[in-house]
Amino acid sequence: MNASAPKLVLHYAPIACSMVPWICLTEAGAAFETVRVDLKAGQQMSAEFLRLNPKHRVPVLVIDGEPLTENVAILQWLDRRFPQAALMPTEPMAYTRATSLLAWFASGIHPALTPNALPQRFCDLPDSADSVRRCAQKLLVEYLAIAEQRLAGRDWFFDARTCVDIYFYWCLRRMQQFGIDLAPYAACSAHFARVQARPAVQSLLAFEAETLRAFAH
Ligand SMILES: N[C@@H](CCC(=O)N[C@@H](CS)C(=O)NCC(=O)O)C(=O)O
Repeated sequence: MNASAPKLVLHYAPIACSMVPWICLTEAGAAFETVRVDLKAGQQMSAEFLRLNPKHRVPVLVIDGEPLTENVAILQWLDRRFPQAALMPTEPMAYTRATSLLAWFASGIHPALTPNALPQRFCDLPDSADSVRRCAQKLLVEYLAIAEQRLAGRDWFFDARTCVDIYFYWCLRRMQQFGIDLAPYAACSAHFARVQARPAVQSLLAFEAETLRAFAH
């Protein structure tokens, strides 16, 4: 790994899961540039973007010219590159359990969020969108109950805030945007408010609002 500061460029879309590395980069005090990808306009399918990520998804973190994809990998790279930010727990078993949670968010929760935004990607039968959304929300509510137990009586998933908290914040934010009420989940609601109060998240919200205003269409 380059010991001097690497040049970092985050390809992101407002609201999307690429906001997780945005927050973590900010928590780490890293210098980074951003490139907005307009998902609504289909920019992720452009030849230029597909060269960075043939899976046509944000986030992509370009590190000294080399693209890295997948939130779990990006977050773990950030943890290694910026150890002072303590984005992951250091104790080996806690590190492994944190990886387990990140993998669950990426491969369990996130795939149940996407059908709320893009039901047509999951079923092309006529008038099936509501049914696809209903099935996805059933899963999300089940996952919320699991997370609620895990967070009960705790401020963070581990002893201090980690990237696991940031990633889960994004999951909860998306759930609410899709109409899921967090009120019955006291620990999740409190966790959401706790993460949202962090300066890095407040910066994100301002950055996102500014981006959305600048690119309104
Ligand atoms: N497994 C990927 C998922 C990334 C993902 O699904 N990103 C969405 C935004 S939240 C995206 O770019 N969608 C564009 C598309 O599906 O074409 C990760 O965790 O980084």
